[in-house]
Amino acid sequence: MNYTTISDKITPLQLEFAARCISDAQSIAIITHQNPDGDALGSSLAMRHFLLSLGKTNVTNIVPTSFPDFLAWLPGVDSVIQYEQNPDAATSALRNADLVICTDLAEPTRVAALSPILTERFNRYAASRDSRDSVSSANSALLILDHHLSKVCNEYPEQIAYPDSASASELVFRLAYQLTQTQNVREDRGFVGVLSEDFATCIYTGMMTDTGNFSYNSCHPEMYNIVAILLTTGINKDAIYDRVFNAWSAERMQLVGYCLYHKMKLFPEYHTALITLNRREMYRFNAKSGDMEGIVNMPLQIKDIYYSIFMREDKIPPHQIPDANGAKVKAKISFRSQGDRPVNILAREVFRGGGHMNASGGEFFGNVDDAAKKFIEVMPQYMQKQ
Ligand SMILES: [Mn+2]
Repeated sequence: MNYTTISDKITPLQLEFAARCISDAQSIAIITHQNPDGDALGSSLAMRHFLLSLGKTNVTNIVPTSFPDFLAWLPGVDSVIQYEQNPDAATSALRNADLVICTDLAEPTRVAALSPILTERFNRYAASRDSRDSVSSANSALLILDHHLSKVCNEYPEQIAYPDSASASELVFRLAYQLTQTQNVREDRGFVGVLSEDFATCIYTGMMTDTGNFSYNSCHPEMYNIVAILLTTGINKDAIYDRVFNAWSAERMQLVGYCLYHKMKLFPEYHTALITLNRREMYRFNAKSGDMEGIVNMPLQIKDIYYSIFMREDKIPPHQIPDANGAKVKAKISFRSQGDRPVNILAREVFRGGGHMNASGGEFFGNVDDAAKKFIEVMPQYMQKQ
């Protein structure tokens, strides 16, 4: 069987740039966004496996903050340096690597306490790019693979940024695949790298988690060609599903039950559901940040509910204290909608956030009850009655 019909999404310019960066680099640091999810960790570890298969030996994976337990089995995960546990090693790897690769990440400010160092790295790279001589000179090369909506979007060859891709893992796959399949790149660079089972496991995990097990953002036929190629490496996709999705703690299950039974308010006229969770409630269920993941999507399973809003209380991080007008806590807010009903406008105009039409985020300085009041006040302006 031949499944290898994959279009050349990564442009020749991007491909040549990536090939050159990787060839030239002795040491490579791979970093992904804070609170890494399946795609963040999957894409960055897949990149690791690919680079190792090319014969690169000095490859460091860095995460700014901890990742959820249900990802702790991913191949290569033991090599990951978490900044909070090992700030010196993370900082020095990021500072000193010849090449920094950002996966599922294009904004240098989305890496928590590492933001100043990554920002400096981005600036140093931009300066070397503008001076136009050696882009891949030591300690300044940069490569970005991301699919978030951001200012970064293929303007420069180091930016492999495609918001129409369902996952960063898909982009890492495409890069690895094109690098190893494109005749002249293979010959010029000797990129015979292997798409190993470990690589495929990480890619599949990222593709699966960022599409809710292929239930949204998942209508592109080529996605399934990629899955088919991954399966030929011997991965067991059903086992991956089981490890990622059937791994809840009892407390998490009870927290979800509590949210749906006690905390969900429905506004049928506006086809809207709202769930709030305060600090006391999160403490009661020993809730970790990953435990709240996905709760916002659940009310959309109710017939005739098209909008869902989930608010949870959080501390105000030090850098936001000047903006917070004396508030002690903030509400972190997720917005979801279905069909032609934007939530990003509401997120942007009222809740200091933004995002995609059907999936956005925002925040409110104050407790969740006040955030909910604010939302209910503006609901008639932003939610459609049909
Ligand atoms: Mn992602």
